[in-house]
Amino acid sequence: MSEQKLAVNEYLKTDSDYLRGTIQEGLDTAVTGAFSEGDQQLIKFHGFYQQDDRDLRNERKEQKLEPLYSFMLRARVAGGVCTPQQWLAVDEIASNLTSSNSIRLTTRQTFQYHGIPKRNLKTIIQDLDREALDSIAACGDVNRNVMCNPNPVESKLHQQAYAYAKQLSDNMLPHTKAYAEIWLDDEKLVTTEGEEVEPVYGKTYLPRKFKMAVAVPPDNDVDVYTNDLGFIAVADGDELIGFNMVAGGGMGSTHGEVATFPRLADDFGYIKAEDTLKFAEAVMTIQRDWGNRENRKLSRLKYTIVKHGFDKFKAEVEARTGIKFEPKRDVVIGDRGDRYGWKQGVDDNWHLTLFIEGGRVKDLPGQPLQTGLREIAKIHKGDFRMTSNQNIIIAGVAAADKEQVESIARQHGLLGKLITETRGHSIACVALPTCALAMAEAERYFPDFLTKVEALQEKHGFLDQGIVIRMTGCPNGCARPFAAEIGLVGKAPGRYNLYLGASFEGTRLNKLYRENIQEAEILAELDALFARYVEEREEGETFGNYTVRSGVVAAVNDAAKDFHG
Ligand code: SRM
Ligand code: SF4
Repeated sequence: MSEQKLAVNEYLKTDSDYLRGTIQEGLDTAVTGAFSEGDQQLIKFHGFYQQDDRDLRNERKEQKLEPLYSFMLRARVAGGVCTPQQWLAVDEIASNLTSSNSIRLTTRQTFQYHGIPKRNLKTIIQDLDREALDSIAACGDVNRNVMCNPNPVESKLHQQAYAYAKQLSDNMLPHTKAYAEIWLDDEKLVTTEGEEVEPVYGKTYLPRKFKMAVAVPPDNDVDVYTNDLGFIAVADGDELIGFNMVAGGGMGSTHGEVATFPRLADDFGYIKAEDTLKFAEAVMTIQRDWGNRENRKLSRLKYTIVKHGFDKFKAEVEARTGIKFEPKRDVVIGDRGDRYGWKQGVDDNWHLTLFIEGGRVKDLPGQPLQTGLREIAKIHKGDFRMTSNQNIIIAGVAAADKEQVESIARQHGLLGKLITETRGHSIACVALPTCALAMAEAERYFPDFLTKVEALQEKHGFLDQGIVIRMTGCPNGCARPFAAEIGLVGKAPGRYNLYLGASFEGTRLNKLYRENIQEAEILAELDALFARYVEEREEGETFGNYTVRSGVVAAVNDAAKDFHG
């Protein structure tokens, strides 16, 4: 039998001395703003990506200059919770050490910086470290930032769910000291032959990225079914007793390659809360052992489960944990949106959810958002919670401080604009100019596009109703577009594939409806569909459900067969 060739990244990992590679040498080299090709893969495990400004690419080429390299750094913040003091540090770094002068809240509840010159990377990591923040394993073939429902209103349940998210995050961290050595100047650790540096991951880490989320029903803001591994909290009163475990979700795919597809996770069953880490480790190590290491396009957990079959995979999880799944418990999977404005928690504290368009915290003309959050951080005594919809919650505000927080938010344009239900439920990925993989605009174009969709909703008399609309610049799916009632996925500049038919709650994928179309055609399609919808919808029927029931698109029940079929 001929042996399949491993993917290049597998050799890079094996030969990297546990993720050190030649990053230190690359850092010391001033002749280029870049790292070597191999190190460009390894730095991801340290939380950052090499990028160049795509708006300037051609101009630089004409001038025979190397691309304007800079770095995107992503922090790892389990459950998206940080203190006001940490926020002030995050803000100061954005202002002083990045050319984008902004903080980008991500779809996985953390923040990114764009436009970091190589020479500032170390300073930034050290500044973050002083505030107990880091970017270890924020990217790379490891377990990424663990999401958790950030709703502080039912504070006891949230606190318990958050504790599990934090534990999952901490337990699945790589053990290598490479990050501390290179960025924090820790003493170089001499690795002895045969030493078990990475007891769980081993030398080759995982075949691909791995993502986990903890949902607290009925909220599904973390889009739990789109994750490799998800835990849906089951509560007895306000006590968290266990989880319904789901596994095998993911969004990434490649246009035109039917072997690749987005997928929602399968329901495995109920597990007791105290067994959570055991189950997480079992799923992750099966993926480590069984995942595809030859073709990175087919290496996520979803493909492993499809390849081996659900029953075999489940039996292996039970064998590795020594515990059988119980039948899944009844829970309601509800809204994926955030609860904007002030909400009072069971502990009588107040929580203010602010809508941040495109997750971009920046001082804009007439809307100094970054300054506003900084001013709030200076007086706030609770915490900040980043949401998976790229928003932020000022959580734990005492009644006596509410007026002051609100006044700062209003003065800086963080409050006061009417956010429609649709806009409040919709997200776009970063895309151009920083994302190397973008085929079309997303973050920069989406707000104007939504205004046009809102006008159509108004025309058809249902602007008060939310539709989950998501846009990405390519089919990697960073804004989870295949789980949107209306998904727009970039194909080429100004051109998108239009997907329809996902459920409002994120429990069914959408399906391709029109390919490679421009704005005018997209809006014309939506205009016609909205007209049919208001005419033909059943009582309470959501737009996504309508498009499936009425046969506009077929339902995707088994992604491996139905998504392209
Ligand atoms: Fe993503 C790659 C941005 C969430 C699926 N993602 C990228 C890169 C790093 C491009 C690259 O590889 O060069 C993007 C950097 C753009 C930039 O300039 O900042 C990027 N992804 C993002 C963020 C910032 C989008 C946002 O607008 O917030 C999100 C950061 C999350 C975080 O904090 O960790 C982000 N990415 C996601 C999600 C959504 C999620 O996880 O809930 C997905 C779909 C779910 C999934 O993983 O299947 C996602 N990103 C991908 C993929 C496709 C993976 C695959 O299985 O095929 C890639 C490409 C890759 O890995 O090869 C990718
Ligand atoms: Fe970039 Fe594509 Fe992800 Fe958007 S979906 S950030 S374009 S990789």
